[in-house]
Amino acid sequence: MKTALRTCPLCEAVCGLTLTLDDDNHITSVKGDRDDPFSKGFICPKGASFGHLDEDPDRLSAPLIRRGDEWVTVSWDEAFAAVAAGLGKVIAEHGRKSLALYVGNPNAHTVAGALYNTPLIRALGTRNIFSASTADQMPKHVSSGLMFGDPVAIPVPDLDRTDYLLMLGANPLESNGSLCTAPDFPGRLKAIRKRGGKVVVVDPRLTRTAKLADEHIFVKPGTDAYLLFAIVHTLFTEGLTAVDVESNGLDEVRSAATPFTPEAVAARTGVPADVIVRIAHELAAAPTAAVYARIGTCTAEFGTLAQWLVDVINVLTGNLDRPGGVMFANPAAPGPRRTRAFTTGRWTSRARQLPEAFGELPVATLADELETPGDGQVRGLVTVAGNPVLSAPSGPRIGAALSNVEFMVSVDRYLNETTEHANVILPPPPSTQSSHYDFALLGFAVRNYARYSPPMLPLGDRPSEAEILARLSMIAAGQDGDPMLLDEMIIDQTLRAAVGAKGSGVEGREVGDLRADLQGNSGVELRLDMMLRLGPYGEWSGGGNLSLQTLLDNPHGLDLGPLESQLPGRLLTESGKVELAPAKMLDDVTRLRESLERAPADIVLIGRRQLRSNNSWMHNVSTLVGGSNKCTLQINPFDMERLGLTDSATIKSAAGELIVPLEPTDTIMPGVVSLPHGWGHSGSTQRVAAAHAGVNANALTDDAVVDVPSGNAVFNGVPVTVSPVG
Ligand SMILES: Nc1nc2c(c(=O)[nH]1)N[C@H]1C(S)=C(S)[C@@H](COP(=O)(O)OP(=O)(O)OC[C@H]3O[C@@H](n4cnc5c(=O)[nH]c(N)nc54)[C@H](O)[C@@H]3O)O[C@H]1N2
Ligand SMILES: Nc1nc2c(c(=O)[nH]1)N[C@H]1C(S)=C(S)[C@@H](COP(=O)(O)OP(=O)(O)OC[C@H]3O[C@@H](n4cnc5c(=O)[nH]c(N)nc54)[C@H](O)[C@@H]3O)O[C@H]1N2
Ligand code: SF4
Ligand SMILES: [Mo]
Repeated sequence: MKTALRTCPLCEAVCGLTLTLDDDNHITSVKGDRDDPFSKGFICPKGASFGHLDEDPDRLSAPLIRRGDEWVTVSWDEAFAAVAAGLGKVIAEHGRKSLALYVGNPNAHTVAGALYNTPLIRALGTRNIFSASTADQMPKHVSSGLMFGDPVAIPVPDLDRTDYLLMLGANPLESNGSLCTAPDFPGRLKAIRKRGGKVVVVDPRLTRTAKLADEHIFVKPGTDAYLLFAIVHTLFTEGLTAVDVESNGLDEVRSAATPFTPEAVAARTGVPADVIVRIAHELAAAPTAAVYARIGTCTAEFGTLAQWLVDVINVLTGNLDRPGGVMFANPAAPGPRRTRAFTTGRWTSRARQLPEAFGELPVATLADELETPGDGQVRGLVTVAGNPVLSAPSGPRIGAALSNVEFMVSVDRYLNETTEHANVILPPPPSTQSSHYDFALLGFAVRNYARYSPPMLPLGDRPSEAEILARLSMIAAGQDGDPMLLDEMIIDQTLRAAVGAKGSGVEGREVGDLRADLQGNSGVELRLDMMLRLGPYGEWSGGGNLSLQTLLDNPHGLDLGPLESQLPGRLLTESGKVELAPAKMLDDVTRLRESLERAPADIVLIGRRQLRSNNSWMHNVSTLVGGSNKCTLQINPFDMERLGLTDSATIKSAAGELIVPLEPTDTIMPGVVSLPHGWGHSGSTQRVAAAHAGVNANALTDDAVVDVPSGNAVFNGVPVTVSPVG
């Protein structure tokens, strides 16, 4: 028996885990790590299944090549040779603009995704870059980019010190939090109430989070931007503003808010005008307050406007960048600082001319790019940790269109609804054999914190996921070779930039000397060591003594203290001030105003998350499926009755039609139905998942509809009809 410590890679809460292994290296128990200063022993059912996920017998352990209808297991050399030949042929015949990349959600949870996707994108040399971000948080990147100049400058609610939390479209009791890294989110919410604070939840469903809150407000799906604008309106008209950051655009925001009186939006949002006015007063009166909005408000028709208005309110109430309000984390290993001012639309997609945002095209136009013939049609596709057939809007259309692709390679743990279309599948090793550091998520943490997990078990003769992606990059660049060459090149470039930067802490030093100081057993460790040393607590920046060795010496993780004010230094706007009224936001207000006149649909569809689920890929572990974790359509009994429904129903949208089992519950508003995404595993070779198949919610979501400024997919507020089967 031995124990090992690891960060859980299964959601954004980054909990510390303590694993026990037997003599054959099987995981025999998983517990929360009580000595982790951030998660303090918290664990959820998914974390507890870490061992089952790693040891799932249906998980791929060797590369696969498709020959006709058959999958053949091959050596790593054969697999990489097939990729070189396949991509090479597409590039030779159709050019690099016919290549595309899709990177999925787990890239936010792997060191490989954090460190090697950028080189892969460069090496592919195409603008067809798609990711789960445009089915998720792209509206927040765009609003932060426009307001703060930096798309990753996303302020998080200071959960541990706030007196008042207004939370919209988030259900952290199931999701464990998102764009707000906070292990034991439930405990932190309870603590707000215990210290006399107030928690208000805005959601079309009475969720577990709403039940824990002081107040729950039902809101009609897709209408958060109206509600938030009416709060802004009230703050101005009742003299409740208290801006204390340097900003531009206050008058423009005031006049943009004019039409959105509480009375004008009450019917549309379903929130009475007096409630809106009261919430505005409470936000202004609270000693500190934070407005936090997540996926329910992002994947909506006015997703970016809603994200913008959230931070407008945080500024208007004096809560941006102050303890107890919303604050910016100061991560220990930040990425390179951006130098150019943020903008969107630097290029557009080929078929629908949708604007680029944050270097990506909307996944809502992936099917178009696969289907539409002509110069630049996607002929070669790389997917890394993604399952767009289940997760992207109009997913089944993507599945069908993948047959047009001449060569597809997928880096994935499983043969699934997307990777079954690949020519080659390259499986990463289990988490126990991988390094872990949360490069992305620690930038959104509610305390500054760092923890590194080295591989617990040796890799054997398979490559790490980092090496797989590095090798893919080199193949795409036409320079297949030792992946370490790529790391050395990146280290060299980074150190050169650092010694050349004025006041960098290593200004004028020799690159060779710095390189010689770096420690690590892999390219990942060397790069982590470099980033930590150059980072704000690092021994090279003069901010502290942090390095890889410090983290190895502190395997339970290091608390780096509560969040601290970061303005104006964190801003990358040209003015050096917070831009309260970016032109792209004011332009989109017209669309919002026009929509207020439109008659809403009788029934609209929204999604939901389930505690023991994770998007499309955790349905193959028997302890996680079944019970409450089922693919059902939640519907209010009032609607069941009115529509003459019994056990199941036909649900129809502009994009498709499904037959779904019904789950009557008065926790959902009348006129709203909810179907979780990520299901639809009928016929899967993942045996447990196939037995709990469910249906693909994204057969109903429509990729023709996007949030205009960000191109983000719209999953919430989808007009549908629900009728008896047959
Ligand atoms: N209708 C509807 N659709 C939605 C949403 C919604 O709310 N409603 N939510 C959206 C959101 S927020 C997101 S993030 C997307 C997610 O969309 P995707 O990222 O496309 O989907 P996932 O289901 O997360 O797929 C993850 C894939 O990665 C593989 N995988 C897991 N771990 C690893 C690993 O360590 N390495 C590698 N290489 N592969 C791994 C899994 O086998 C799986 O194939 O879905 C979106 N889709
Ligand atoms: N257990 C589990 N955890 C997860 C995931 C998972 O699949 N399962 N997925 C992970 C991922 S990829 C992400 S992005 C995060 C997301 O984390 P969260 O944002 O917390 O996601 P949800 O739990 O889906 O909560 C969204 C809530 O929005 C509500 N909602 C729907 N439409 C609207 C609307 O128009 N307005 C408002 N105000 N509310 C609305 C829904 O009813 C739901 O309760 O969770 C992550 N964690
Ligand atoms: S809350 Fe998230 S990070 Fe924590 S144990 Fe559960 S899945 Fe893992
Ligand atoms: Mo997500």
